[in-house]
Amino acid sequence: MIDLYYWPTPNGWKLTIALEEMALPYRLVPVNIGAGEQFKPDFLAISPNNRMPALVDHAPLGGGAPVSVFESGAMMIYLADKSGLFLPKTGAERYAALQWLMWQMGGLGPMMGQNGHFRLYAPEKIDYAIKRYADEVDRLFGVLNAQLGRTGAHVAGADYSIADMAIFPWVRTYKAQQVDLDRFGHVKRWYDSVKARPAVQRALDVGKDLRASSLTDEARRNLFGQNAQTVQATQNPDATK
Ligand SMILES: N[C@@H](CCC(=O)N[C@@H](CS)C(=O)NCC(=O)O)C(=O)O
Repeated sequence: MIDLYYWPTPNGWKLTIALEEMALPYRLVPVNIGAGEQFKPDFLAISPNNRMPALVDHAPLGGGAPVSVFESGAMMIYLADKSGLFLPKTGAERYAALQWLMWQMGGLGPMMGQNGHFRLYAPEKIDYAIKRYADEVDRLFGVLNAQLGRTGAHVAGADYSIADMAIFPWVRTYKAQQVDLDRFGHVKRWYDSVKARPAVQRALDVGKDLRASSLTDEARRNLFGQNAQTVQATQNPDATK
């Protein structure tokens, strides 16, 4: 059985999508990031970056001790390797999927995260920051649209892969992020086809009642303004340096 440490956010949905698509049995362990549960010692022991998602597989392939993995991209590779699905084992198709997974992890996710932060959550509206991230998100949607125009089907080629599963939940936030999807016809077609998949529908429903509709003051305090001192205080409170 796999324990999925989860909260219903784009990075969390990647993993419910992968688990539902792969039909791997899992147990949900909610991590209420607004209430600060990402700083609890038990969670930090498996996810020292104090971010969810993370997983613990109590029955890893080949047996042995439970395996824990944090970082959603690494988790998706782990699950693809375990199930033998949605990531070819070798060859050009494997690296096509991995490069688009890394594109999501290093580009689309962080840039949309910052775009969302400066548009929706920042206490002051800083025009330069909003434009900087809005332009980058626009550029990345342009890159994705061009790629889907070339493949005609899925992000990494003809086959649906973990790259599609990683990119979809961030594209799903397009309205709040003020992205006009009609400008990106290939993305729109691909988005509608991924959204219609039964496993994706089930995945998006997982824990959907957990999340509050707006950010409370407590959640703002827990989520924003973290720095190295936060890490020191939560992970190594007795150290002098
Ligand atoms: N690169 C990480 C990012 C994970 C991440 O940013 N998770 C957010 C929610 S989407 C989180 O746990 N936030 C808690 C916090 O900011 O303290 C991944 O892909 O797993």
